[in-house]
Amino acid sequence: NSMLSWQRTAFHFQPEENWMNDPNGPLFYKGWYHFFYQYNPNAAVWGDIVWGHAVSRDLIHWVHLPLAMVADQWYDSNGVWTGSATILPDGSIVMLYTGSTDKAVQVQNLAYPEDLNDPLLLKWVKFPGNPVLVPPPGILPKDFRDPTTAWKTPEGKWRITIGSKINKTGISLVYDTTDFKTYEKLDSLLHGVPNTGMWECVDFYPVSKTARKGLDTSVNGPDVKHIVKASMDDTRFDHYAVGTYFESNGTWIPDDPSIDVGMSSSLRYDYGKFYASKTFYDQNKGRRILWSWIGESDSEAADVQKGWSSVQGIPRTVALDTKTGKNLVQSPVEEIKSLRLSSKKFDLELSPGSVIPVDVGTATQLDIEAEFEIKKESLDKFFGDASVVAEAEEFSCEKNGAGSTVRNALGPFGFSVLATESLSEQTPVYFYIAKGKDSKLKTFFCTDTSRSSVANDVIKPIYGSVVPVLKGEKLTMRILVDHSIVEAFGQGGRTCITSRVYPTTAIYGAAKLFVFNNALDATVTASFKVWQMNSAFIHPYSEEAVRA
Ligand code: DQQ
Repeated sequence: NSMLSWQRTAFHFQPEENWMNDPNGPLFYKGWYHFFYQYNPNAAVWGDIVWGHAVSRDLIHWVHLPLAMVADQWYDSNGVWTGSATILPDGSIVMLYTGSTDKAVQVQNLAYPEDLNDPLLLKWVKFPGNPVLVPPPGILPKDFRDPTTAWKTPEGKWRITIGSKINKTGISLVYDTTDFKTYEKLDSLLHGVPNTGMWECVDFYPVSKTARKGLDTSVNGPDVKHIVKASMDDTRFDHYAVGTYFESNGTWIPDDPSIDVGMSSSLRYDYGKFYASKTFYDQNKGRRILWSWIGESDSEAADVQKGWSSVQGIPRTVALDTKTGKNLVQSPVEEIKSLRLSSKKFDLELSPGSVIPVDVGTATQLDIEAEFEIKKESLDKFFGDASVVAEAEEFSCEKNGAGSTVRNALGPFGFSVLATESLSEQTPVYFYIAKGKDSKLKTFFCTDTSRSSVANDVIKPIYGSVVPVLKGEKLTMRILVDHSIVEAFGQGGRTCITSRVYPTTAIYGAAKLFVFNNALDATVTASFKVWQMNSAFIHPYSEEAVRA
C-alpha cells in the first residue's frame, strides 16, 4: 500500500512482506552472520510460524535466504517456534527449537545443517528422534518453550535452560546433555520469581566485570558475572538482572534481590517496544550481540493493509557497565557507522524554553550523537534553593500522561525527532532531572510518543526510566531514526528506549529535527553531531547476491 509505504524502514532488518517476530539462533559461521526469525509466510499477522533466514557480512546489509525450517512434522506442525544455536568445539552447529505439536503441546526439537561446507547453511535437517524433550511432570503442555544456547558444565557436559511457569511463578528449567539427543533434568531451577508469569525466551550468559568485551557462553571465573534475562509474557517487557551463577547445581542468584528478574522495579534491556530478544557470542569480533523483535504500535488492520509487520532492532553490542557493575550498557553495532553519510556539527547554548530547528535536510534517516551540560550556576541554584520540590521519588516519565510537557527548573531537554515544522507531530527524546528527598539528583531518560502522530489507531506511550549518571559525566544520548522507528540510548546505553511512531505529516521531506530545552530556569549547552544515514541493502536471494 503506497499510502503507508513511508513506514518501511531503510536500515533495519525486515522481510520483504508479512509477519515477523522473535530472533532465532543467531550465529557467525564461515564469514557470514546468520539470522533466523519467527515468520508467517502467509499474512501480516502472527500464525503459521516457520523459520525465516538471512545472511550478512556486517550485520547491516542482508540477503534473504529460503526458509530454514517449515512446519512439516507432527512435533512442529503447529509452529516452528523460538530456538537457539550452539557452535560445538569441532565447528559443528546444533539448533534447538520449540515445536508446537499437532496437539499444541510445546516440545523441544533438534536440528542441524545438512552440509557444514555450505557457508550459507541453506538446508536444515531435523533429527529423526525428535522431540528430544517434552514437558516434565508439573509443567503444563503450553508452558515449556524457547531453549537457550548451551554452555559447558564443569564435568564437560552441555547445559541449557528453558522458560516456564508454575502457577504464577516464572521459572527457568535446567537440563544437562552430552549429545543434545538425551537430557537429564536438574533438580533445581536456574532461577524463578513469584508473580512474574510465564518466562519466554530466557537468555543466560557471562559478562566480564573488568573489561568491556564479550564472553563466549561457557566462560566462567572470578572476573565473571552472569545475566539472566526473561521476556515477560504478561507485561511484554524484557527484564534482566546481574548475578552469580553456581555451576555445581546450575542455579543463579541476583546481586540485588529487590530488582530480581521480572519485578516491576527490575532492569529492562529497553523501556520501549522491545521483546523476545536473544544474544549470541560473535567469535568474529569477540563481542556479545543482542537482537530484538520490535513489533508495531499501530493496528492490526493497518499491518494487513501495509502487508507487513515488525522490524528487528539494530543489533546491539552488550556488556556489563564496568563503571557501575550493576547494569548493562548497549550500543548499536559499530558497523552501523558505515551507513553514515554527510554530517553536521552543532554547538548551541539553549536558553530556558527554547525550541530550535536543526537544519539537516530530510530527517527520516538519522544518527545523532549528543552531549548536554546544564550551566553550573543553574545547578547550584537548584540545589541551594530549599523551595525546589523534591519530586524524584514520585516522578516517572509517564507520570500523569504529560510526558515532555512536564517542566521544572532544569528541564526537560533533548531532541524532537520526526517532527513537523509546526510541531503538530513530534517525538521528544529527553532528559529530565529531579531532586530527591535526600537533595540528590536523579536523571530520567524518556521518549514521549504521545504527540508522534495525529492518527488515533496507534498506541502512543510515554516511555522511559531512571538513568545512572556518575560524578563528572556529561549527559549523553545517541538516537537512530529510521522512518517509523526511533532507538534512543541514554548515557552510553545504560538506559535504552525503542519506539515505533506513525506520523501522518512528518514524513519524507516534511520530517524535521528540533533540539529543545524546556527548562523554566536553566541554560543548557548542547554539543551534537547529526549524520544522514544511507539505506542498507536488503536483497532477495540470488546466486549473485551471496557471491563473496
Ligand atoms: N514467540 C514464539 C515462542 C515465544 C514467543 C512463538 C515470544 O516460542 O515464546 O512465535 O514472542
